[in-house]
Amino acid sequence: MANKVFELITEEAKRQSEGLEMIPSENYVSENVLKALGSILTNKYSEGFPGRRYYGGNEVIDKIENYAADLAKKLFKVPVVLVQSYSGSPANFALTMAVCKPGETVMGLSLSSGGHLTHGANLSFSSIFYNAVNYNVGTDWKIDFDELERLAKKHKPKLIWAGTTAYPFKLDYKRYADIADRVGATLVADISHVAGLIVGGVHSSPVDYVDIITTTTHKTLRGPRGAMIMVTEKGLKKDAEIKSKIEKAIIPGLQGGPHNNQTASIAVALEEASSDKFKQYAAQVVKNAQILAAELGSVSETHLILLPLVSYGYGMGYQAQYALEVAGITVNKNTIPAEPVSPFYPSGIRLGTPALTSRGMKEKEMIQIAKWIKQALEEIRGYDIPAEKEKRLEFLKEYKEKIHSNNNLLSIQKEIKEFTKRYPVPGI
Ligand code: DSN
Repeated sequence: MANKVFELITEEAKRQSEGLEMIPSENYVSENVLKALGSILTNKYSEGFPGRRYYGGNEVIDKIENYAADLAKKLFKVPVVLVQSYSGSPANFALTMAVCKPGETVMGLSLSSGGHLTHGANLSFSSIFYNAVNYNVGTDWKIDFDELERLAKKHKPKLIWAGTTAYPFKLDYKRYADIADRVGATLVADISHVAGLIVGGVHSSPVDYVDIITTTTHKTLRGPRGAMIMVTEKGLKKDAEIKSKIEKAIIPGLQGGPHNNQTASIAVALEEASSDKFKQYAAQVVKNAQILAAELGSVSETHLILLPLVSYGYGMGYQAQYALEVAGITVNKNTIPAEPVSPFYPSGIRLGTPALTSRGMKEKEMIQIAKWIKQALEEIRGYDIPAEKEKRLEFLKEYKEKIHSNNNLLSIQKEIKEFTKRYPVPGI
């Protein structure tokens, strides 16, 4: 560990173990997942698919890719799995290319309602190359299926996304299917956030209702960064050619050689997710989120909490994220439904329990963590974001200078450093 990069990795390892990682899309992978990811498999080019590669020397790589896909087929109960997408956004791009021609209509949950960029948000490929229509959550923060149905009937989308990134409730895939089937749309579940909860049996599976499933592998599933695209029996019945359309969209459509080290690492994570121990982990993630949410005066049915901060002031998401970071708690600022300020200075934070649970933390620890969060949030009162946009950058610069040395936050940080010593981080 002599050079600059390894020094920085050591510095980041310290940050990851001395603080509380509460970004709900993050997790800690096992040593074996890390080992496969850092293996010599990165040396090999393998454009194409098992048995159909462009370059020679892929006999072992074929076995690895088939093994990963077979594990996922068994775990998610689907007949087709493709594991080459580099990450979630390229997987969603490839899938959209496979299902839609440019200009056709895609429908997804709006970003401010907790959707994803690739499901039809402004500035994303999904609205640049396709006609994007967004549905929203209602005043109860739950998906407004009446609006979704109305929009689907009006716009006749080719593809409907059922997926979220900042949504604390379980998804009703049957309700989606009823609407998609009625308008003849291909229904795709993006389960990136809840994949681990699905295989752990604490979130319903979309497999009987949707045509296609996409997922990242690094969130609740606890694998390396990567993604998978899966076709269900229903999807195969709808389009027998869908597998080859998706393959063509991945390569030559979008990507070059697959990251074989990543594929092997995904296989290791899928092996781990097949165990009873993983089921216990997934159940604990949800229990932890529910108790944490209750302590913070919120609700969660999954691994994630969306906490509005309007009672603390105007546009407090950034200030909360920074104050919590000083205290040793990593979360992300997030818009809330019907966001009153802006995506850059939003009115909430998003937090979750997958990474804490990977360290062995349970209900008791969540109660303590909720106390620290509430104490830290007291420090942001009075620091409302200026209504005048041009004053915001300067305001935040001054805010950070003050909060950086706030004694109450620094004393929480000290307590958290002591506390986290009892919960080792896998792989560190
Ligand atoms: N960045 C991911 C998340 O945090 O949910 C979505 O792509």
